[in-house]
Amino acid sequence: MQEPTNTSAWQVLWSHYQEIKHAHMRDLFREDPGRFEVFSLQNGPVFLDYSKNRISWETMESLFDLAREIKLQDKIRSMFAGEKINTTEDRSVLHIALRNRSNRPIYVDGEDVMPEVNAVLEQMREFCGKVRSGRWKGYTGKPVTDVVNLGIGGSDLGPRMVTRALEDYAPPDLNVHFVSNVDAVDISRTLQNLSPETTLFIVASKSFTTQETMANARTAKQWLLKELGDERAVSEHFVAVSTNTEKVREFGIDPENMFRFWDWVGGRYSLWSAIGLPIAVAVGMDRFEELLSGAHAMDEHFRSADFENNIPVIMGLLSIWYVNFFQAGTQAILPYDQNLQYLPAYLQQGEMESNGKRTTLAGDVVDYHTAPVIWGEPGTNGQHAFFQLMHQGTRLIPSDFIAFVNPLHSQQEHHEMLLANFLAQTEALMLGKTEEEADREMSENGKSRSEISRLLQHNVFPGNNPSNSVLLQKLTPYNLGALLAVYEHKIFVQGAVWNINSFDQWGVELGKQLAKRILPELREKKRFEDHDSSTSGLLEFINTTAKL
Ligand code: G6Q
Repeated sequence: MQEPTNTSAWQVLWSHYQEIKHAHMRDLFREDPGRFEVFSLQNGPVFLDYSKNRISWETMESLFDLAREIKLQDKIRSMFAGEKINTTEDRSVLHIALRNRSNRPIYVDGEDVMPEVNAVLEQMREFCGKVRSGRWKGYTGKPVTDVVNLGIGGSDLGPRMVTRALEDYAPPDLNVHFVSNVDAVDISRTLQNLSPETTLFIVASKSFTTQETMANARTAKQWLLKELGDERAVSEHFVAVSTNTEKVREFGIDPENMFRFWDWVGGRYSLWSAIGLPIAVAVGMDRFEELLSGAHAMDEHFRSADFENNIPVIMGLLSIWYVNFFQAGTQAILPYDQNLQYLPAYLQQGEMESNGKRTTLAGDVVDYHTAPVIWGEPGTNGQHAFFQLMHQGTRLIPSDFIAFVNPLHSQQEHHEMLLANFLAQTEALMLGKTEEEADREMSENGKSRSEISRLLQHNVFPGNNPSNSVLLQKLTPYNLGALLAVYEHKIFVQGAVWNINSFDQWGVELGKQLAKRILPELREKKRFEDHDSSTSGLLEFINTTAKL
């Protein structure tokens, strides 16, 4: 296991970086009219144009050399073969098995996991059929009108994002809601307009011990029982997605209505498992399986294409180029589609929880940067907010622009404006505006010489801001599956280069422990433990002024 900084490709990249760091993409495009053809490719529904990056072919070749030197191909093969690459938890990493539509056997500890995967998909199909057709009846005999997913983190962000993205494929008479926050505002606002008789809860928790989810599940149960008054109602209004049968039973959920998944599915990679149940309820099982098929096709691309023609590999390596050479601290995700509203939040977890690590697989502390801060908003909203900083601020912010050529609606005029903005922004970020151009523009607009000299610098845009453009024809379940798999594998590539474990999350575990320790001090309004003076002071402030 090699640290990237000890490879010869890294040294080559460093000296190459010194040569290319000041090159302007405006000049690179002028010098090479074929740049778009060279730096763009398509696989399945995903078209990637990465020509607006601060690269030459030499850059890419050295990055591919780096991938070869750190043995990326072996690492990919290990994941697909079910090896326990999540070494700190001694687990396989097999979200790819959940969407393995080829059904070829994938083994964990000598056992093929595919029969179990298929059995849960069948169970999901049956359940979704019942709920969507009205055959699933609540305690008073009424069909379900509202499904509420109670989960957090990986048990919320993925299904929430996809359900929202595919809303156009869902029937209008079945509403799917998501409650994640332990702040009671979240569940109260959601439940205030629902009827217990027609509401079905999915308690989605791998561990079934997560504080927030269990608090929301208890509150939901009380709300239900207040109206329906009979414990037996619980089994008709609650189902669970979990790995913990014992806890599910304890809560009062019939294990018949529990959807299993396995410890080799990481929370943030779990939307393809039964954690995707709210998606399947919303859009139907056939479409859920189309989502899986799109992801599976991208898995096949990732594991078999040469690095030079491999979309996730290219995107992962470009991210290394900016994080470790240009020292970019953040990366923006900018979907030009309102349906992808939650994609930035989803990828925030995907990338930052996977690769926000500082310890190598060998247990050493890294001396290079790992995951950047991921952030973003759908276009065009972001343009009226933070794009100012991207155009004229002092930081380098690589960004991914994502759009669909054809909309799901028929408002042509809106879509043309949306795409015009998509194209114009990536062009402007790359080209910028020189002093001469700004000067000419202002004088054409009738500004006096003195005004021009006062305002000139404010109207200059340095440009040279890198972006990827990701285009798909249309937002379909299949295409979305492929797009999400691109990002999952891009994250894999980054983690492989940084030589870290992308599949544990000790930082999340810490948060879970800490809040449990301090809760009794709030409940009983006294201090049981020694804290630093700030924490003690804050605790004291809350305990002496709280009215609840
Ligand atoms: C994801 C993380 C984390 C997890 C949540 C919920 O990779 O592990 O976001 O999904 O903490 O955990 P449970 O599903 O166990 O409730």
